Amino acid sequence: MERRTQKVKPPQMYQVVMLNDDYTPMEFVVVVIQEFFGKDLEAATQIMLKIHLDGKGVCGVYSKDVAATKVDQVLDAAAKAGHPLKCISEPVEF
Ligand code: TYC
Repeated sequence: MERRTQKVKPPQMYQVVMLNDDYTPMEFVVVVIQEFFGKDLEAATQIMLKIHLDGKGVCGVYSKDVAATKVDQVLDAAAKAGHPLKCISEPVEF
């Protein structure tokens, strides 16, 4: 029987990247990161400050579908609160 090396690639993962803006309150961003990305207050605050200083930051890494759902949840919460907060999902490079 033919022997072949089994090549099973792990699924492509997606990072949810939140973008800085000049209008969304810091407190709102911290609450969103806690609520949708399961971070505690300390971790959420660190991520928010990184976004504020660097322009963007990774909130979590998920399968493609879950990442897309997180983006929808954040954009929906931001729109409902009247804030311009934006986030995107992108393939993780490794
Ligand atoms: N830059 C915003 C401010 O000074 C805070 C902020 C942080 C906004 C992170 C968006 O993804 C963001 N109020």
